[in-house]
Amino acid sequence: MSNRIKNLSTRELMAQLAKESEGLSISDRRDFLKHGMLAAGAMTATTFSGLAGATDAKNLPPMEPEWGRRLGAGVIDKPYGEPSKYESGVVRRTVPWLTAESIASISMTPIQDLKGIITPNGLVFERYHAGVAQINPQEHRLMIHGLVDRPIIFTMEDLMRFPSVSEIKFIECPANGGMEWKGAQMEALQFTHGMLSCCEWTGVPLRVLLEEAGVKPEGKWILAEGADGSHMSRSIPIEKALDDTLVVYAQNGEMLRPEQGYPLRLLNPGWEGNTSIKWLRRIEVGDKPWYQREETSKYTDLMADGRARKFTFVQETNSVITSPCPEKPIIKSGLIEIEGLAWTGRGKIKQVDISFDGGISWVPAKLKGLVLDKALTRFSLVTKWDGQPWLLQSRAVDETGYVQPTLRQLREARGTNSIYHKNSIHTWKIEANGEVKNVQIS
Ligand SMILES: Nc1nc2c(c(=O)[nH]1)N[C@H]1C(S)=C(S)[C@@H](COP(=O)(O)O)O[C@H]1N2
Ligand SMILES: [Mo]
Repeated sequence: MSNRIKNLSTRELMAQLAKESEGLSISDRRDFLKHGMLAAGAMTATTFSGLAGATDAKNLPPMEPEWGRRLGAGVIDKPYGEPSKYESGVVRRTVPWLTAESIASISMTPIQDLKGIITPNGLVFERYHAGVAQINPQEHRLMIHGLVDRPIIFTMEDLMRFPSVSEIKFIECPANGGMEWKGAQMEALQFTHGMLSCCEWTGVPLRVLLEEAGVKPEGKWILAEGADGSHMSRSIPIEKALDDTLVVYAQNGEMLRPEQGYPLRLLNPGWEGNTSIKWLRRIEVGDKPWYQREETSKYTDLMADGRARKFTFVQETNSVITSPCPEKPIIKSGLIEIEGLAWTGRGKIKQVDISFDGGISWVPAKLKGLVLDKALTRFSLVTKWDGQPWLLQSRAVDETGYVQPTLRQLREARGTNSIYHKNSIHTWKIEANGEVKNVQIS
């Protein structure tokens, strides 16, 4: 076989490998691909593979590695598993100067290290206004009252008896990227875009619970309140509450983490993470918004003329290239896969384009894997890099036709006073040595 494929280009080679592997059983195919890829790797520098810098020759083929010569740990050595010790650098991080204290602070998800679209529970960014409440689920209650026919107090058992739904949705803090309204300053993707997660959430539609209580015709808004020390509370229009808002108790298959609001949180898909009240204890139905602290002095967007936008609920269409990025420089010339994430609070991502020249020209990327409503969507483009300096950008378009704005367009519309809702096209500068710098093009 290696003779036959010797003189083909990489693209022809990949096509031929795909064609020849059709109709083979899975184990045949694995052997086939292994041999095919090895042959290809040996021939040309335009493939992805290559021997990485090894550390200890005694563990390398054709030697039997050290771990293959002894027994490992037994089955319940760790009843609740954890990542390999070699992945200990994949952690949430915070920027110390952002906040005065860790109890009213924020940690960011290492999106540069993640695959697919799901954020593992231990890496979901955290935002608290008064630390993590530790709540015994048996002592937790959800009260629904106000403009309703039948005020109700639910136990966790009551809530978990309702038929459940599981949905994959992103949560983004509206302050994501907020440190960069006036200029680029964060030399890491984790800090420019890491207030972002995407999980499979399980719970009950809020609509179902509101129907149990019977919303009176005058009921136009709800107030959701947390049980933590901040009693964080937000006003939400009844249309959203009756549409896709969920009351959730599980994330990615297990009960919520304390950091995410155990045992109960609200989830407003596609809306400011701030409205997804954690440690949810109370929902009041009213006829107007409450104007709480987190919807007046905070989580409003100060414009250039001194006025503030309020109730800017939707997380607008956004995207960023996650590989390469400052934490993941290009390490080798030749073929590379450019990958990134796109998301929109307005529905599904329709298209993502990539620019190598700072937005002068664009080529379409491929959306890969699941493309879901109000979920992270992964995109990819395979290309070649031979040391050219790129100004690499991604631009997302959602199913409503909304196009992610340039930084200039966003600043023209909103000024630079705000902290929130910075969804402009992001630029990475790729240097000749493959390093990636965070820059802004005005
Ligand atoms: N009760 C309560 N709910 C809360 C908060 C809080 O401090 N207290 N923080 C909010 C903010 S600002 C955001 S961005 C999201 C973050 O959710 P996460 O910590 O699960 O990532 O929770 C929201 N819900
Ligand atoms: Mo937030």
